Amino acid sequence: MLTIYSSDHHLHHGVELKDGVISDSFEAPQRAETVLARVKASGLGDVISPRSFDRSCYAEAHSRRYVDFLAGAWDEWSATGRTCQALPLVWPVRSMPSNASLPEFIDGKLGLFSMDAGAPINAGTWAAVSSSANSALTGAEVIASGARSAFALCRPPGHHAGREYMGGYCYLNNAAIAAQHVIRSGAKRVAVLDVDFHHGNGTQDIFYDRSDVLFVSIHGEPSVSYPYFSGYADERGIGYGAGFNLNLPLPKGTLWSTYDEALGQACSAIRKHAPDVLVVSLGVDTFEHDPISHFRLRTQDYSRIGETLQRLNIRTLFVMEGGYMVDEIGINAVNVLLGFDGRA
Ligand code: OKP
Ligand code: ZN
Repeated sequence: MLTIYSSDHHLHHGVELKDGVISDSFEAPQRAETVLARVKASGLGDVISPRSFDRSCYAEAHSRRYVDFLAGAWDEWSATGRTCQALPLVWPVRSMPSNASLPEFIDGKLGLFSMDAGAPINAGTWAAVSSSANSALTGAEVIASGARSAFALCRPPGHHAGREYMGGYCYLNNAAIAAQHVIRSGAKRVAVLDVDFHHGNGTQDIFYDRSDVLFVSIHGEPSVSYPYFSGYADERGIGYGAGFNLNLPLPKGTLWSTYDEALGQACSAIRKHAPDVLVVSLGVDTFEHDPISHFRLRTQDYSRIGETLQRLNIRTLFVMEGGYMVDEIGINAVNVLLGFDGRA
């Protein structure tokens, strides 16, 4: 299986508000390096660089004004004289009268275009974020040209980013941008399966009213898990998209047997959709020792996930999402891929 990777991800290293203190983000550059090292050590296949894409490819999944905001946010922030990373600190909540209007000042724009204070912006963020999306787009092209599978080693991740917002370490929704690119290349139907511990609220948001893209997510119950305000089982899609969104929330402490059952349900829904291409949002923060999550999957379970997905017999693009036990995410992510390739 081909891996698409760009070292440009190093240009982004965010801060995080943890227990009242600004610290280094869990979403650190070392994550992608651990995965890359494991890809190479395991002999998964060649590693190539992404090609570059026009901003309009990102605007297939996001609004144009949001993409333009992201690309220019650091310049607008630093023009105010601030040298620290840009973070939003005010949000347009439900009952505010002008909760969709675009403020002129950068602090207001940060609030409009974010769901939380989990997506800081520094001087290199846009370069890293666009190269991450380019890896997913290049992976989509590899698949569209007939490959059985490919692995976009994206960093930063993308699945919390909605049509018009960032959050939870995510800026551009790499999986959604790839899925939309596959549709543009002629596919009739695509399925996105999100196995990250956290609900892929951004991907759900982007495809919620669409019947051509099925979104399925297995994640921690939103009543006790980030992002809290989306991911319930009764969110089934709207309009043409009714019935094309499937959330499978699972309780704290979920072990492989429960997870495997949900994965089976996910696969049934995907088979029924009969997509030309499957995009997998591959988070491995379902691991028993992940520092910010509470499922209990073990290293060998990841091989089983890959084997199960392979049996769907659909061309598959894997897109890297979360996983914060830095030492183990390489082994766990690559176990999924090796399992898929029948090499577990
Ligand atoms: C991104 B991805 C926990 C705060 C939650 C955001 C988590 C984002 C996860 N103390 N912070 O889905 O792996
Ligand atoms: Zn996650």
